[in-house]
Amino acid sequence: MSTAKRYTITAALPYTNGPIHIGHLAGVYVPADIYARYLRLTGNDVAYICGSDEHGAAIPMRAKKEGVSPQVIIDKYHTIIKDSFLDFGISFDNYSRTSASIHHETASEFFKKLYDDQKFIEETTEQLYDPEANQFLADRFVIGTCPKCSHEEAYGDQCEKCGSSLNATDLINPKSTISGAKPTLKKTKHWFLPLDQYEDFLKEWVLVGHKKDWKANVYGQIKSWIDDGLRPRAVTRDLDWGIPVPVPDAEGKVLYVWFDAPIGYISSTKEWAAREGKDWEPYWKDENTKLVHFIGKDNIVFHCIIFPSMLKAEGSYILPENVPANEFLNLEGNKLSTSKNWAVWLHEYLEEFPGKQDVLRYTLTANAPETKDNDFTWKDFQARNNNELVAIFGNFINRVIVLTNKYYDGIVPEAGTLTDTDKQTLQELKAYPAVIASSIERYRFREASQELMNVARLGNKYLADEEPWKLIKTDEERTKTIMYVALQIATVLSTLSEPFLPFTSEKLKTMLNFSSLRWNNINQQEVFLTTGHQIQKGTLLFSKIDDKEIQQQLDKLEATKKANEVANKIVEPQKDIATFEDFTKLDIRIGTIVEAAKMSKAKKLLVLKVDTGIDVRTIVSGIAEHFSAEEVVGKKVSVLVNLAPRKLRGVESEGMILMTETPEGKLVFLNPEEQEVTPGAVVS
Ligand code: B3M
Ligand code: ZN
Repeated sequence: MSTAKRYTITAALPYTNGPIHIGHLAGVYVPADIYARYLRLTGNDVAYICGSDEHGAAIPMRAKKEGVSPQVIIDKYHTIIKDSFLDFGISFDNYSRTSASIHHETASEFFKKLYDDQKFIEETTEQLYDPEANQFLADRFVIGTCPKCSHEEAYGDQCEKCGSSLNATDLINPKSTISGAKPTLKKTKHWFLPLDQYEDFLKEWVLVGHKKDWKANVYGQIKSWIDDGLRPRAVTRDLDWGIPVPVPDAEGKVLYVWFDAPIGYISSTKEWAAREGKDWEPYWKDENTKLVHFIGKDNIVFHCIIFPSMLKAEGSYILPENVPANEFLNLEGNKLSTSKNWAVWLHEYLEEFPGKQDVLRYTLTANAPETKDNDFTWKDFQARNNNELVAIFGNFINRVIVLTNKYYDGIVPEAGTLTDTDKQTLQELKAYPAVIASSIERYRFREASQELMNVARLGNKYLADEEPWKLIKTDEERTKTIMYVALQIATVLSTLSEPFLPFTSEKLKTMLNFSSLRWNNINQQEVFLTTGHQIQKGTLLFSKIDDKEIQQQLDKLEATKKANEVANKIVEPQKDIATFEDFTKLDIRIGTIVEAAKMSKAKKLLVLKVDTGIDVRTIVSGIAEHFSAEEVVGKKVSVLVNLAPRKLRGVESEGMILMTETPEGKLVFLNPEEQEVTPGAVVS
């Protein structure tokens, strides 16, 4: 376990263009909160810092959509976000916002310092310009094809598919997201941070220095960017929403949102320190401070390449000790999406499941997307609650509290001679603080949460094996010892659960009428709750969640799906006219898939044998990511049979299976519902 240290823990500043959902929570705020709470409990000096990210293109775009000013948007979402974090028990030491004057000052000074020290390249280049909206296009204002992975909806700053960081002019076939217009090029002056000059520093610092201790997903991404070669990156924008560029000849220009946002961590720390009467500087400038950034995987480049280069250029700041970025959480099999309303919104959850903050905290931790993307399902949420929190944790505590009150009027009984089982149980118990600490310190919060549940399991098993409720009739003295041991487990659990289940921990401490256990001392202490101590009456820590409540949530998602389908009826534009002759050239038949196999070394391709009625032929189809070979055999499908044969990976394909797509992007066959239709039937 660590000795006392100073920690600056940051959690990504949420954009105020929408509320917080479970993806944000699982990826960033819950793990960061566990970490911060644990460090405070173990006696460290912690500043857990966050705030709203209120600049950038997302805000004015949302404002436009809702027909209000950007200020209305940021005020609305800043309030919703801040309040919901508070209700959810996220224990920020400070939650600021980047529209605050302290932030404008801090970010401007930072820019000014780099400018004065000649750390920027000032350059006039041709940038994308929307001739209809009379506006330069960068970042979210422009989409196009990613030059790296060919994803067709990459943004001007980043491709969300492959994670590459981009410049708007890198996009192939760019399109304005404001007007849909094809951008022209127009000259404009900007300031660039020459990232290429920081390559050696970054290599030394991350690739050599943190090879062992950073998560593989984070390290891998950084390495691939550096291997690709870094280029100068513009840190200013032609926009009217943001922090004005604080140097001469910069009319109409603001700081790039990703330049100002991470400085928001610093301004939020300053705001906190001023309020608390502390000095902010050691939290950012003392080499002994451990700076840790909690973020989602789409923010890695900004926190591991750009911001560290900015800090390095400034010269007086420390660098992050670790950036434990998480992967993404999906919801019921589909990607979370603010714009598609595909989410479990925190403020709605808090209303719909009052008093159940810890259930969501626990579910998101136990199933956190730490090393790969994960799926949140309401069924899993229910199971975690009913089978773990209620049946294990809650059950154990309930038995201890109820029996102690029933047998001893709530007074901790005296222990007789401890049996080997008692001793062993207490020994095991005392090992847990170090086990859980080690998982947390290695950012393995899932593992840590399971170890916590194991403490409750230990207690449950002990009671189930010893059966004090039976023994009370025959051996009162032994029963006292058993209850004494069980009370020790409950007491330790009240402290160890605090980082994960803060509301539960609080309730448990109230029931035990005791709160002064120190995490670090547990393994050295013999007794936690002493004989004669009076505990309180119990209340249930958790209650079952029934199928009806889960069904309501599933129905809500179903309704969202339906609404999206309607909204997405804006379909692709009609193609050029086909003459009747053109049409009759196409020979579309009903076929049956009679065999299917995966094409080796091709992720997307299935090799099908299709009975077209005319013959049984080979068709190679790009559906392998949507269907397994087994499930398509026997399916009736529509086939374009006279498409000129072509070779795919060396296999000749003689036709095409007709498909369509659901709004969620799932492929479906165009298949005749009429079961009497036989292969060879003509579609006309
Ligand atoms: N506002 C959050 C996001 O990408 C972004 C983080 C800023 S952290 C300095 O969703
Ligand atoms: Zn890409």
